[in-house]
Amino acid sequence: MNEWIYETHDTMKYGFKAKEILYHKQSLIQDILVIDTEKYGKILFLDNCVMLSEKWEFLYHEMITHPVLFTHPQPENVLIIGGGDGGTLRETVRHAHVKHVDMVEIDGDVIDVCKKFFPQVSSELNSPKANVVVGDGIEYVKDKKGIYDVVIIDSSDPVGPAEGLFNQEFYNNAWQAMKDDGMLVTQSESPFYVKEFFTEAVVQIKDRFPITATLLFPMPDYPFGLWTITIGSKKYHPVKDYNKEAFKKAGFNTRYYNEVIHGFSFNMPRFFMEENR
Ligand code: SPD
Repeated sequence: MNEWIYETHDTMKYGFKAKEILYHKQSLIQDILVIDTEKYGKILFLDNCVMLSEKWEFLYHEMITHPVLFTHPQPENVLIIGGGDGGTLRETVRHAHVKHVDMVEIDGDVIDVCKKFFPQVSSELNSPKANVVVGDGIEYVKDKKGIYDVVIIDSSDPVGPAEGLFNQEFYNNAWQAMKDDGMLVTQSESPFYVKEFFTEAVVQIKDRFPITATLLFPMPDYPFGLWTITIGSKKYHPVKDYNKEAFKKAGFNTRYYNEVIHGFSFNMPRFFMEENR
C-alpha cells in the first residue's frame, strides 16, 4: 500500500512509509495505530505520536531503566507508570536486585495490542516479578507511602492522558511513594522541539528533589532524533554514586547502554540546560 503516516506538530511533521496498517482503533483512552514498515519494522502510534519502532525501541527502554537501576545500590521494589508496551518492564526485570515490579498502565488496549504485534517488546508482561495493573498511575501513587526504591515514568507526551504526570502534585505523591533513598526517572521530551515540555519537566523535578540529572541519547523514532530522560533522586547521584562494576558484574547484553555511555550521557551541552538553572 505504501501510505505515508505522519506525526504532525505546529511547525513540522515527520513520517514513515507504511507497507500496511495492521491495527487502528480508538480505545477508551486514545487512538491506537500499528503500522508495518520496510526498514523500521512495526511502529506503534498513540494519539498520532510515535511511541516506538521495533528497530529502535531498545535505545529508549535501555536508557529509561539501566542508568537509574545501576545507580541505586539495591533496587528491589520498582513502580512503572505507563509503559504498556512492556519494553521498560522487560529491561527492569533483567536486574537481579529487582524482586517486584508494579506496572500501572492506563490503557489496557495498549497492553493487548503490544502483546499481539510487538512480542519481543512485551515479552516480560507475564514475568513472575511483575504485577500489571490497568489503572491511572496518577491516582495509584496518591496513597502509597515509602514503598518503592525506584519509580519509572514511561509516559507519552504531556498532553491528554499523560499531562498529570508532569506536575508538582504528581512528583510530591511519587516522592511519598518512595523510600528515603528512592529515585524517580521520567522521559522528559525533546531538547529541540516543544522545548517548554523539556524545560518544565526539569524545573519541576528540580523543585522537588535534592539531586537531579538529565541524560541525552539518540532516539531516531522521535522528532529530531535526540531525547532526554531526567532523574530525581533523594540520596544517590547518578554520576557521582554510579558504580561501573555493578553493570560489568550483571553481565548484561545491552545494545546501547554501557558504563561509558552512562557517564557521557549526563554531559548535557550547556545550551540545552541553560534555561533550566
Ligand atoms: N513523543 C513520544 C514520547 C513517548 C515516550 N514514551 C514511549 C513509550 C515507550 N515505552
